[in-house]
Amino acid sequence: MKKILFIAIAITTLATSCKKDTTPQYNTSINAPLSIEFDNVIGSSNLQLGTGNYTNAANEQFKVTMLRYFVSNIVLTKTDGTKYTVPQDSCYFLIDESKLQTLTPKVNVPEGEYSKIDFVLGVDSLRNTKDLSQRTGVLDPTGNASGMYWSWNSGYIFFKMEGTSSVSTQTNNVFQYHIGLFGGYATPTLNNLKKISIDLTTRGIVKVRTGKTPNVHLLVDALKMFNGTTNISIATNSVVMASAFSAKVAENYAYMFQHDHTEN
Ligand SMILES: [Cu+2]
Repeated sequence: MKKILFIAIAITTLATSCKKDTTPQYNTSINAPLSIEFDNVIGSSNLQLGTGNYTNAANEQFKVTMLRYFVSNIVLTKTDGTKYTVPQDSCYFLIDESKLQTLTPKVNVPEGEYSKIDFVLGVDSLRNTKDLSQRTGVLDPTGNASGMYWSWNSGYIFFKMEGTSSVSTQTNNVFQYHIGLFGGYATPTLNNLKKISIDLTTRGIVKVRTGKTPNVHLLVDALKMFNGTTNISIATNSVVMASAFSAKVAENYAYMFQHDHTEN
């Protein structure tokens, strides 16, 4: 009897000491950093500016020399359903494949577990029409945003992809997709702003707590700009800017973003 009791105690002690406490403690009144990685790819290949050779659904071969897009207005949803909106003033990012430091923007959010990230691909209409003093940093049209801004009525270029293809109708075989338009101010325009929603439940929720910088790793497949509801042909549309057709390009690229994994 004594032996059995001893074994029972031993097993209980063992079971208790093996139970690891993996649930972090969160202090929701403290903000901690979180990064979102925009890992730009072309289909299953890494995007290599200037050198990689790729093929679109129209069976056209091409190279990419530039890929830039604005990400803004990030909203995170906790596993309990509550939402946190990142303060708008600090929530404009210009992702530029040629600048490594722009590919993993950081935001500060209350500690906790988040299962969804929403953001705007582009620059919202309100900010587009704000005074220049409120469009600084990556939004400065004569600074960081140079080449990413048209005019007061047409606003920011949300997405810019350029490259070369032998089927292009342009000088030096270039193609240019400069997509923007927020709806217009003085004169109405198209609205190509896209709301992107990323569900993290399948591939890993993000656990934000002080002392760590968890990273949400997204794969951004720029090939989706060509291949989608409308297959974009470089031969037919070597240059797309502020035309009606830009809506087709924007409809396609809204599907670029996919959650791959989270590093907690
Ligand atoms: Cu990763």
